[in-house]
Amino acid sequence: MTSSSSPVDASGKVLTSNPHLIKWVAEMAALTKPDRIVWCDGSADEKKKLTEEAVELKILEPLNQDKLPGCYLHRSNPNDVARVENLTFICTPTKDEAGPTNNWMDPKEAYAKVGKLFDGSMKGRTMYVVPYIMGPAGSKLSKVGVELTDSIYVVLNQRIMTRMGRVALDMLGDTGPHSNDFNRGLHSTLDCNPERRFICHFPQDNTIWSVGSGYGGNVLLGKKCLALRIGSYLGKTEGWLAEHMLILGVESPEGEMTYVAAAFPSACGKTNFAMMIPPKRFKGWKIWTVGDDIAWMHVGDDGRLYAVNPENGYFGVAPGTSYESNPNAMKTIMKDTIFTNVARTPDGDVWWEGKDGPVPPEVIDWKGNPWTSKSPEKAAHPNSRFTAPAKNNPWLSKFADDPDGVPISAIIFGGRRATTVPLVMQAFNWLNGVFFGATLGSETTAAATGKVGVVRRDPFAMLPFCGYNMGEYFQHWLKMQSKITHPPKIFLVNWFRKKDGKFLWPGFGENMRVLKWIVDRARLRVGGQETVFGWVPKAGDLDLSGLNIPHEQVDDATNIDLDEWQTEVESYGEFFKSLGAEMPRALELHRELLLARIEAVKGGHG
Ligand code: GTP
Ligand code: SPV
Ligand code: MN
Repeated sequence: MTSSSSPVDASGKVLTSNPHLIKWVAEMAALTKPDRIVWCDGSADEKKKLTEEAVELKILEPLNQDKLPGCYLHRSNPNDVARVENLTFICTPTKDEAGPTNNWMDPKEAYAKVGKLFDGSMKGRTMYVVPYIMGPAGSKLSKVGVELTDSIYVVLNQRIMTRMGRVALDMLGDTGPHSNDFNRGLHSTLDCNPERRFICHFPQDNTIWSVGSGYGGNVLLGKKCLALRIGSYLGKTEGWLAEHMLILGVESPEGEMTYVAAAFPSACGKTNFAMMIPPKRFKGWKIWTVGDDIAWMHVGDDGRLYAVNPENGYFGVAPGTSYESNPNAMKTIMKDTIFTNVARTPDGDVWWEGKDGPVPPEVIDWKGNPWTSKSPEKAAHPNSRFTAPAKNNPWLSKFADDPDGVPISAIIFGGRRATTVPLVMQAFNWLNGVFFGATLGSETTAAATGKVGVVRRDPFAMLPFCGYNMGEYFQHWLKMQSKITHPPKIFLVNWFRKKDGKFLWPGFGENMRVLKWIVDRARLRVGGQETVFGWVPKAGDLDLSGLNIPHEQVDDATNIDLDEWQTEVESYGEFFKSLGAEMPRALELHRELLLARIEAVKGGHG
């Protein structure tokens, strides 16, 4: 079982002699007491073996291999279908460091409390050692993590989502100044009981302990835990930005490339925007995906902001994904994909609400029960997902693996807002842009447990993912301005405005029309109309040709109602106050100035 000698792969070749890693694995094994330890090398053989084992253990169900080669279905415990924000903790030495938006636990207390749960948690199980890289292999911007897990599902998902196995051990190396520089992740599904579920982050120790869940962002520790919560903390300390943002490249018919990063909260359209196909009107325009969920952004030597996607795959929302809404995603998930909590058709295909074609009369639902089209329940869980390799994406950017990342010309913030927020608006300057991010609001979705459809403030789409004090995070953004001598322009969008319960804007591919204006603004090629809140497109500048919707509908989608905005901006006050002493004064002053300007425009004395 545990030994201090170097682990070897199936052929007897030494995988690593890194003493820090070997020692830590032995310590964690002494705590969790697995029957076996398996070091993952990331090989095709290993994948085959683990997949077969998962099928035997009914963790995975093979789908129709003619239609969906290499694809499998996983049904999670129905009590374990989304991130659990109430059970997610930032364990910093003081509560202030975690700030008022995070759950906090004292590190000593957390190690003791969660340590008790880990004690013997892997008895009778295998501990998989999963070394992985977040970011391109060999890039200065990348980080190595090692996840110890008792879940084959986690191993197989990590294999898709990250650069996993030998490549990570090689990057970490055995000796040298950085050989102890890896994130230590420990995960056990335990008995999958919400009473014994904790997702704990120790930023100062570069450590994550996750117990009692087997789902998504709770357990794929490279993603939200490392790349965002620990990542944002590292970003503050080291002078860069770890963000909940997609990254895409817009190519004009002349071949001009413009890169854009966009932060939308969970289940608010990042994957769709990152894979968008422009409508007919935009013949010759191409959208290339760099990433669909997370961006790590550093200032380059030329003073521009460069973004890498730390991930290597997509953990995307299934419901609503169709050849009509997102053909690229449909092509991406045709092979080598793990589906979680979708429905299964009688011929071994997958199905979810909003997929193309007629609703099948009978399927097996996400819980494994027979379902008919007359059933009032949903067949697929609203947060059902696909895990697919990035390389399956026909429009994957050739720079997705670039160790230096891509230069960002525009940053977009957007939320799910039925009212108030117009289709698109550009910030006057960096402070104004940070204000857009800081005040971002969105209706809650099924991506996290809890009530769905209530507007909450979700600053920078990072509310559940910021690993330190939110006020300090705003300060960090403000401070970054002095380093970025050629800053991207900042925008706010809203695809989700409604009238009479219906979306006003068609969205999806048609969002290209908004993106085109954003690119032209970023390149200083088009004018703008000044409003109190930012620049909006001048009449006629938003290309609407070939768009088959009434003009009044576009007017409603782009409208700015001063009364609504007054209520909106007033409501930020309470939120800003709740962030406490670290809240930058510049943002509160900007808020007050906005209120005064609204008053003035309305004819008051502001
Ligand atoms: P996470 O993976 O949770 O971070 O989500 P995401 O931001 O990548 O969201 P995704 O692109 O998966 O979209 C979530 C839901 O929003 C899906 O059901 C989409 O069909 C829907 N959606 C995406 N873009 C649009 C849009 O432009 N308009 C409308 N009305 N719905 C959209
Ligand atoms: C999100 O909720 O923003 C996701 C899914 O991308 S998860 O990996 O579960 O966090
Ligand atoms: Mn996300």
